[in-house]
Amino acid sequence: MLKTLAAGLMLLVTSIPALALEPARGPVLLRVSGAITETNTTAGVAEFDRTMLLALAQRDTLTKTPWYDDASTFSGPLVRALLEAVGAEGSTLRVIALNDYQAEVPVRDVLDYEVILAMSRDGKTLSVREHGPLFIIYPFDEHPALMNENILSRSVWQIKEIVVE
Ligand SMILES: Nc1nc2c(c(=O)[nH]1)N[C@H]1C(S)=C(S)[C@@H](COP(=O)(O)O)O[C@H]1N2
Ligand SMILES: [Mo]
Repeated sequence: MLKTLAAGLMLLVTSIPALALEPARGPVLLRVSGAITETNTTAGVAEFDRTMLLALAQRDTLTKTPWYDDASTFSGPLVRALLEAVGAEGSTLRVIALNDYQAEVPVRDVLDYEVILAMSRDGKTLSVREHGPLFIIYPFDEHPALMNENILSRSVWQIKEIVVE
């Protein structure tokens, strides 16, 4: 029990023994590479299709954002759960968008806050046109101090890849 707790606290300092990752069967929405212990390709990358992303621990976040007029409910996996699934060992996430925009998200952020990789808004799947397929959403309304330029620059939309560094 104590051991489990200690292991939890050591998250990302040492690797978390994650369940083996099955290969993606559907279209790959996200590639995770870099300092990870769990992969499902020969290239040392963890690829995720929609079903695999939905199998991770999910959260809803009701919040206003600079991108939509009204508060919206965003849903998707906790970034924390994704990092556990790949056995992430780094301290920074390089988050890369379809247009190659990149931002560095400190792993600390996703441990401190319930940051999600939003796949839908108000129950509707995010298309690429609507910032999808994956959009980093911080719980702004729960923690108003997060609404600042630093955090906004980490709010990457149209995410295709995360490199753990
Ligand atoms: N994919 C992608 N995500 C991105 C950006 C971008 O250019 N491309 N810009 C970031 C920055 S620097 C900020 S401040 C906010 C800005 O959102 P806005 O351009 O809609 O105001 O989104 C962030 N997410
Ligand atoms: Mo920005």
